[in-house]
Amino acid sequence: MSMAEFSPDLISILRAAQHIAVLTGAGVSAESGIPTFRDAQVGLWAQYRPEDLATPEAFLRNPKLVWDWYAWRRGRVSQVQPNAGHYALAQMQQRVAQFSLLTQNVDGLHQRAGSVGVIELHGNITRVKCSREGIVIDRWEETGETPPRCPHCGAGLRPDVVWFGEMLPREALLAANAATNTCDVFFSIGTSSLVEPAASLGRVASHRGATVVEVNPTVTPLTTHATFSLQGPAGVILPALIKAVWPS
Ligand code: BJW
Repeated sequence: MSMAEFSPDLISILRAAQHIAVLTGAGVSAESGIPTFRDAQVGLWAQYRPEDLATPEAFLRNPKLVWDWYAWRRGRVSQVQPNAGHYALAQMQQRVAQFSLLTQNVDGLHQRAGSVGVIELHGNITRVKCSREGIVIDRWEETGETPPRCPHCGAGLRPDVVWFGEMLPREALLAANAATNTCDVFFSIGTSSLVEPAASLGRVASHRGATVVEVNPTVTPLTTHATFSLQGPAGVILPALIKAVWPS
């Protein structure tokens, strides 16, 4: 992708931007080898839909199954590296006065690429919390039970992520709303824009007159609200865009 393929209007808007807010989804990690949420699962997990495992009901019904799925995914995350899209966003942060990175991803790859102050809307797969008290647990005794037990109250441990039907972390949601309501440019990158409340952020930014830029190989419900739709993989588009906007 070359500079000539980006609209000159987009380039000048980004050069003048004072506050850029970016929302990312699973697509930004796809080129690192992490399947997106709505990709078909493979191997042991091929018979399950992620939507049926990422729920409090699934954990109540079969805590071992859900724990094992997250343990398997945690293993994958530890084996992959951030890609060119993650690094481009870390670079973008260096170029603008104010930058807010809101992610629905639980894989920590933005932080590993050097992004700071990342707002995690759906938690982080590397952390574990008590399923009863909700407190983050760093150490527990391995007794052979799956899931392991909370050292304080004996309830089962679970990943510190946000499942369907659960509230997003209050501070993260407040920060995401504040960024959406004050940015002059809003990027929506690698998300299907289907899961609320994150899906609404791009529309809110658009209604208040921010420039909305979507980066995704396919169309989504946000595409018609976007000022610029850049269709392609984030790991290709974002580095090229950074080079076009801030060449030195
Ligand atoms: C590329 C690419 C490349 C591929 N480059 N792009 C209002 C109306 C209706 C329902 C609701 C509503 N408000 C709330 C709800 C209920 C529910 C919801 O939204 N349901 C919808 C499905 C309808 N929301 C909730 O329950 C939320 N809680 C909440 O709102 O509490 C209050 C409340 C509850 C109930 C009712 C009302 C209010 C919580 C949502 C939690 C989501 N959790 C998960 C799991 C996290 C842990 C885990 O990872 O296991 O988060 S679900 C899953 O979806 C995960 C993701 O973060 C999230 C978003 O998915 P994402 O990132 O968009 O991934 P994909 O796979 O969908 O899309 C990938 C995209 O990448 C595609 O577009 C590709 O084209 C693209 N792509 N390669 C760029 N190289």
